Amino acid sequence: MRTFHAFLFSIAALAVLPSVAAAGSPTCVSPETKLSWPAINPVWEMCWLGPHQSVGARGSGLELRNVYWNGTLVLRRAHAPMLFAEYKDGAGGDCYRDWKDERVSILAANVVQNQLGTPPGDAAITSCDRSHDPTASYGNCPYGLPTPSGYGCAQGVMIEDLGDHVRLTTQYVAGWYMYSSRFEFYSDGRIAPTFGFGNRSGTYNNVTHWHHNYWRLEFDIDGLGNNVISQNDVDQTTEFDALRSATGGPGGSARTWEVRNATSGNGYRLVPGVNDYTIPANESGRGYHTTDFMATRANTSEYGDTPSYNLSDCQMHKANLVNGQSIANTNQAIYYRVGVRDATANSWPVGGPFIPQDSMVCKTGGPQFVPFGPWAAVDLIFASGFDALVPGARFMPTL
Ligand SMILES: [Cu+2]
Repeated sequence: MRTFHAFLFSIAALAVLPSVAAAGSPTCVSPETKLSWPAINPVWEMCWLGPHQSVGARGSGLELRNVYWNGTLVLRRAHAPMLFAEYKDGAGGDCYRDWKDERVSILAANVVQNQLGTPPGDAAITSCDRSHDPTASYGNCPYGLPTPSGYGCAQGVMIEDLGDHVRLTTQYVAGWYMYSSRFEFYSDGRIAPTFGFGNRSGTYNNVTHWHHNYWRLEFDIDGLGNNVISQNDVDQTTEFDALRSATGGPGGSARTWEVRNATSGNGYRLVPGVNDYTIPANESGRGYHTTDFMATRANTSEYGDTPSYNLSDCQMHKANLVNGQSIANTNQAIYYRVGVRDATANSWPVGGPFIPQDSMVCKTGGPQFVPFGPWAAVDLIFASGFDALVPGARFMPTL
């Protein structure tokens, strides 16, 4: 749940904002579109592209480039270039690598459609937002809902000014599924991507299956190409991958990963979201998705594990990305996976007792990126999942 937002903001608002010397701003080249939020004296600026304009093999969903916080470069690129669905049984135990470049309409307020707007309420409603029933499918926008005045079904990127943060939402379709990708940028520097694994038609609703989304983020903090990646604050010099916790699921020691500029000390910490722990890597046992995090060197034009693929290439080829290159004092790309399980009755777990069907309830996941170092107003750390914020604490979510 993200109900902690209001609480976090109230704490953050008390802190003294940092003074920032840099005054950078992205130059966006068509088809990129520039976002400045707020429009006057922007805190966040970036170039955004819709799924159909993104760079990955068969797209990479919502794509953000040259992201600046208070005039300082944070990210060269953020997107989601690898997306999968795998089935427990059914037609030969199918599995698929889904595409991420086919936009599909969102129910959105007119004022936020492909532009920054102040919404009249919930202003970008995805299939995932709608789907809370274990068996019902709501189809395409407006998902069986009445369309409110001032709303419509629109493709692209919806951009909501929500006071203490700006939220970008897009939705794309791949066969039976409608996936939603969101990024939220907070005044205090936090970045929260959320992925929603929604559906379009209800097909294969009767087969237990898993979905996996991998974000890819190229941090270039301060724009100096001198980043260092650490795991639980221990610096790493070679490409590596890891699970979110010792077991990969609930319990065990939680992990965070950090990217910082080695000179300035400005950095971001990836803190897994509470939902992220629900489904450990490789819960299906098929061996296709075995890791949660990868730190890789940012190689030119390498936007995923494979430059091209077909629909049945349903394994994430980790060895193509994590293969011994140095990641010391350079630019890296990090990957972060979240997965969900859509279960049918009398099917999971193997051997029972079976959990009730939940296959059409949309499930979400996503981490938070929390700034630390001189540029952060306070050391924004979550002491217990997302339930509390403890300024000054060093970190560690408890599971
Ligand atoms: Cu599903």
